[in-house]
Amino acid sequence: MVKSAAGVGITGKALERGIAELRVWNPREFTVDKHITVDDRPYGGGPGMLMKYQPVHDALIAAKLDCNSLGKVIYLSPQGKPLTQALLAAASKLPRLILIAGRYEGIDERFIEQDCDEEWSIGDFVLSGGELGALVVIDAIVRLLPGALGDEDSAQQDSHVDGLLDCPHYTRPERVNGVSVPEVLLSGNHADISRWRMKQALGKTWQKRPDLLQTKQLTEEQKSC
Ligand code: 9WO
Repeated sequence: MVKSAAGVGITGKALERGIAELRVWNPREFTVDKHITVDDRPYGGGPGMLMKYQPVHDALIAAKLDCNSLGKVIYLSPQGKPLTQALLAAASKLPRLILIAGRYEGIDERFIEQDCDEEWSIGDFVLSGGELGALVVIDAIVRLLPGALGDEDSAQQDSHVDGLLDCPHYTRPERVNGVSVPEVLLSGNHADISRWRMKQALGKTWQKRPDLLQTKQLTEEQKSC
């Protein structure tokens, strides 16, 4: 699932070009019993199953051996630290990441405590496994790596890079269902265009995500918009 989803688009191209490398380990291949058991019942009772310590631990040891034990170990779960662009940008500078995707109702707590460095969340919701969380992290980080995007500036111009939402974008034709492209974008005046975009980004953020403005220090240029 992780290999195939990461194999398309920008991440796929980056992997092909050797800008990033992706390896996967299946805990099932590290089981020691004849029934290849990765799950067990929770102590204390209750519904559902948990991932056993030993197979995920041994899979992680194998991953670390392959990486010369470098690399932060990150468990994806709804209990984790909320992911932000800033956190991902910092992580994109590390040489390696080991992402742990759980299944069932979770992993034995001792694995999270003893084997993982951090716990990250992609949002306040529950998935059926951590793989989609890991894929979100992979996608968001790989596109930040030098050379991953065609245009070197595009990652710098992203929505959220500046802590603001993106401004609106328009392409041809000039009119769609009676709505015209804002005049300033046709003016060719790059200073005006830049100011308009900043003002739009500030307005959109104020309307849709006022929480982002609570903590943000605006630049003099932004205040003047
Ligand atoms: C399943 C479940 C079923 C019945 C009652 C409680 C339950 N909790 C869970 C649960 O949290 N399962 C998780 C599934 C176990 C760890 C991997 N899974 C997961 C990761 N779901 N959602 C994520 C996740 C990862 C990153 N950011 C947001 C969500």
